[in-house]
Amino acid sequence: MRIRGFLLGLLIMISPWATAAQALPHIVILATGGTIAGSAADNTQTTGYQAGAIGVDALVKAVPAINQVAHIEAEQFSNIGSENMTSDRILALAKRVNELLNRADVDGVVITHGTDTLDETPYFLNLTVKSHKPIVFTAAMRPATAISADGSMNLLQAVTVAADPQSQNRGVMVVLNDRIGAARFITKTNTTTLDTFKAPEEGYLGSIVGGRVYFHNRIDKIHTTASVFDLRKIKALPPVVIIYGYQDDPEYMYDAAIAHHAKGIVYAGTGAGSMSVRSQAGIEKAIRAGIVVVRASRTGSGIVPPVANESGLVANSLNPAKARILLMTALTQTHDPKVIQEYFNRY
Ligand code: DAS
Repeated sequence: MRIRGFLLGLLIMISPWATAAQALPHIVILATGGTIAGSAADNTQTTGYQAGAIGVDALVKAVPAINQVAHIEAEQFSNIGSENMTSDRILALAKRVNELLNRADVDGVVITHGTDTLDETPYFLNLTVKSHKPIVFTAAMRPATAISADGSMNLLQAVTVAADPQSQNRGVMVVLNDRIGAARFITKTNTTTLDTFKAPEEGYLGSIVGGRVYFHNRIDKIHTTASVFDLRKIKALPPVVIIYGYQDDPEYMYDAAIAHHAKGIVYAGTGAGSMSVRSQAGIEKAIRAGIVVVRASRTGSGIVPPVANESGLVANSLNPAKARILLMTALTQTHDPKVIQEYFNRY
């Protein structure tokens, strides 16, 4: 009996499949919820479904081809709509990803997530995860139960990117709809369409065609192993709020931020971060109260340039939601406006 077991083991070891299986990268899929795990009663429903209804094992089981691309280890981190992601949760997620990537047997991580705040969580990990290994987020615009659901192909493509040696040291990436976006630039540009994730000014890092990964870009921003931010020192992210600029915008929004002990304010300004007289007064009051204020733009793309004697720091090309992620992270490191401005220019 033992001889037979030994011979069988030997056969498996030398068979081409075993060699292939051993050669496959080991990718951990962390599921957090979202529409990719969504479920609806009717397969024609693409709105009004339950997000975060399906577990990670079912998501992986629905894509058998994934096992030709990588050896998969699956973990359910959470199962929520990403509108309910919080700074505590993204901090815990980043710490878990760091732990996983510190394992010698793990070659990369894929994270499934909701699309609604998919321009926030990936950017936080881009700032804080200390690894050259690929970290790839993916999501879906249609629930798993829908006709032509996009989640399974997005998951297969995300694992394909994470398993590809070209993906090393490119910063955190976001893969949907055949495209590879950079966490620093990608954002949701449409409420419902499959091609909603874009970086209007900077474009994509690459694409996946016929199961192959094609890169054509690298980002010129500091990320992952080159970042100064160290999660081991971060227990919680300081409260930072976003205040939107518009006609008649009231100064009392800043009073509320001060009264609720915000440590930072991101101003989602009109145009290139322009302030009304009311917002200017509110921002100056907040700065006097010790709050760090960063002016971003509500336009969706472009750079907010520094202008002499205009109040507050400037967000470079970060949209308000990403600017908030960077300001929260920066405030765990320093309150020095000059240093924080450098972070906005380079991360
Ligand atoms: N359910 C929303 C979310 O979790 C939308 C989605 O995932 O597409 O972000």
